[in-house]
Amino acid sequence: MAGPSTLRIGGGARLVRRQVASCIPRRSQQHRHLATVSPVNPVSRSHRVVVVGGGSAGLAISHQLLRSGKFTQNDIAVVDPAEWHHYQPGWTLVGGGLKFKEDLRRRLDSLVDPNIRLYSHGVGAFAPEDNALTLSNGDRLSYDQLVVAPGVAINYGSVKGLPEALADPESLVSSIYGYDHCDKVFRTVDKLQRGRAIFTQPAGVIKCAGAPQKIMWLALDHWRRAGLYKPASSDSAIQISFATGLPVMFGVPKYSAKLDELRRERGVEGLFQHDLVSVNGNEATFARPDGQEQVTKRFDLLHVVPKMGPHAFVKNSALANEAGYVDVDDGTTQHKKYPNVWSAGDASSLPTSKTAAAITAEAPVLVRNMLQTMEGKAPDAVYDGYTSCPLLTEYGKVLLAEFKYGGVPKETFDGWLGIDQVEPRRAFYHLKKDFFPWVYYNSMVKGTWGGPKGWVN
Ligand code: UQ1
Repeated sequence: MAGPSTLRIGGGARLVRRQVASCIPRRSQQHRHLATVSPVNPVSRSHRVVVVGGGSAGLAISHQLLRSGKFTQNDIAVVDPAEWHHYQPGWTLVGGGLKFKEDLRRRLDSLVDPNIRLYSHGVGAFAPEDNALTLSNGDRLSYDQLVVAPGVAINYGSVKGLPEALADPESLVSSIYGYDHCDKVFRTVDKLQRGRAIFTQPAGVIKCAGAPQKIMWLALDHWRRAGLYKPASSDSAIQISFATGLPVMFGVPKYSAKLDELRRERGVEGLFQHDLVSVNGNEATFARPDGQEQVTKRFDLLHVVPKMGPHAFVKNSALANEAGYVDVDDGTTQHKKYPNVWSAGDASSLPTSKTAAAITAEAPVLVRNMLQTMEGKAPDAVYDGYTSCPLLTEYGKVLLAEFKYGGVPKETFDGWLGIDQVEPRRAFYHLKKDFFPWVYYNSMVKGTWGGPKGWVN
């Protein structure tokens, strides 16, 4: 079985690695700023831990590892070709006209501790049997421990005609699921004076499963305040439909019942098991289950959530399960076949809802278990599937859904305030809009935020 021990040739492997690392400081700087410059001869380097992905999971995990005090300079490496790191939970707020997208991003290199080596390249291929991977420029990195956390890919091409419709500044077709278009959302909402608005959610796994309806609730509230939307009234200038590939409003029964109640009260048409497949001018076409015929609807405004899935370099690797996600144990986050490989966040097979909140609970478990393993001990921390969806139901109110594996509620404020979080509240709105973005950049990416547990490390 491949494992850390295969890397260590006596004490020498560490020594060689340190020498290599100390010989190349200038090249490392080049990598940060000239991501497209490829060396002529592939270079091979070694790190104790390689973390693939500088997103929420990758940064939280690499900094929690560093803060354990068990690593020195360049022991840990992060691999990510991105120039920018985005606070993606904020894109719904951009779509609602509450934030500027430029304020939600930071240069990735500014978020990585100088003691961590950043490789600004993509991954070419994993070679877990050799405890190594190749970068997109051909260089090779070997490791004792590997964390795979590159997130998921947004497949805009999954909806025919969508890339063109999104790129057209005149179209009222938009999506909060991307930096490029999230600010178009509010422009389209603000522009619409009458007609039918359709908000879609695909069948299948997406990140932040509540966001497709959060943006609908904000738009509804915007139109209601402008006198353009009157729930279930024939003289409402705007009509609203929620077209979802799923059979319900939300995957957790407790919250789904409440959200369906809101949908009915607010006169929103529910088009369940309607999975958007194409956009053509002002027409949207939906696939139906069980061999039923496709349905085409006219729209005046369309908010689209494309399908999402694992990156090809993960899906096509030995690390993936059948669905293409990194095949880890639900409790320990350790790979089922390669014990020195770990995964958290959206790219992992952890069967929970993909959110930044989930990462606050996954990261400490992964870090504890990796450190145990490195000391030759058994992993003893267990992730219970905790995740959360602060669901904006209008301007000024959030239903703070929190749950664990099996869709079982696990509510933070039930414990110490006796509050039932199924009720949308103003205090949770301020958590979502003001506190979470702040604590994210001030603590979470630095490895000092434990989500419902508060500050850690
Ligand atoms: C959280 O910690 C977090 O990260 C900063 C979020 O951000 C997106 C969240 O949505 C949630 C719910 C948490 C969990 C923290 C508490 C205090 C419930």
